[in-house]
Amino acid sequence: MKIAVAIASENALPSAFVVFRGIEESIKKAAELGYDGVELALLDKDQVDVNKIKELINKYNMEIPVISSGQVFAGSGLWFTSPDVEKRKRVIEVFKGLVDVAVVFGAMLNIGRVRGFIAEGETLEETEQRFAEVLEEVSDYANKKGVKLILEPVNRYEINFINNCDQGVDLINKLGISGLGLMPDVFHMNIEDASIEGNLKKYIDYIDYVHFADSNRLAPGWGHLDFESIVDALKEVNYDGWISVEILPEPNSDSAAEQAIKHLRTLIPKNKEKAYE
Ligand code: LER
Ligand code: MN
Repeated sequence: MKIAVAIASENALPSAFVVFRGIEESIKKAAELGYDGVELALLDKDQVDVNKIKELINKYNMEIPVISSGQVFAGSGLWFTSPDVEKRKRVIEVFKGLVDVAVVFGAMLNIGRVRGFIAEGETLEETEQRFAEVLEEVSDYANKKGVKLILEPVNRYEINFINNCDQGVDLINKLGISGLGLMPDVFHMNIEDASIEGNLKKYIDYIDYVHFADSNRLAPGWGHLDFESIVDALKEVNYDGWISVEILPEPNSDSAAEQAIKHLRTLIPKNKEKAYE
C-alpha cells in the first residue's frame, strides 16, 4: 500500500478537503514528510500546468494516483444528476478535461459529491437514469484514454444519493459501466456503513482507492477510528492500492499532514527504494 495526501491549488475554496494548498510547495512538502504521492483536487483542467507538475513529481519521486473532483461540485456548482441539461453538458466537458489531465499522470478520476442529488420531486430511478447517461458519456471518453473512474459513497449530510458502499456496489453492478470502480472513504463509512472493516473486505474486488480521515475529519489518530484494525482488514484481503489522506488542515496544514503520515507509517511502512532523499 502507498500513501498520498490531498492537495489543491492556492486559491481552492475552503470546501476542498485538502491539507495543502499551492501545488508546487505541496508536492515538495508531501515528499519531505514521506508521502508516496499527492491526490490533486481540481476545479478544471485549466487550473494546472501539467508539464510543470510532471517535472515536480519526477524531481521529488512522487506519483499522482488520483485527480479528485469535489471542487467541480462545490466550486462550479455542477453535478451529473442536475435537472438542467446545460449544466449536465458542462459537467461532461469539465470531466473530459480532467480525464485529459489524469491521463498524463496515469491517474484515476474520482466521482464524489459531483454525482449530484436526487432532486426534489424526483425518484431514485429518474436520478439513476440521469446519472447513467452522463456517466456513460464520461466513461466512454475515459475508457478510450485508459483512465479509470472511481465512485465514492458520501454521507447523507453532504449528498442524498449513494451514501454507503452497499449502494455504490449495487449501482456499479446495475449500470454495468465498464471500468467503474469503488472508492470508499472511511470518514463516510463511519457514518453510513454497518461495518468499515466488514465492507472493505466484502467489496475488495470493487475497490481501487481509499480515502482516510478520522471520525472528525482530522488526521488519523486524532479521532476515534481504529486505523490499525482498518489497515489490518485491507491487508487481510491483500489490498495493494493507495490510501489517500483527505483531512481538514487543522490545527494547521503542516501538523495535520505530519500527524497523518506518522500515524499511518506505523501501520504501512514506506517502501525504502522509493523514498525521496
Ligand atoms: C467529501 O466529503 C469527500 O469525501 C470527497 O472526497 C467527495 O467529493
Ligand atoms: Mn473523500
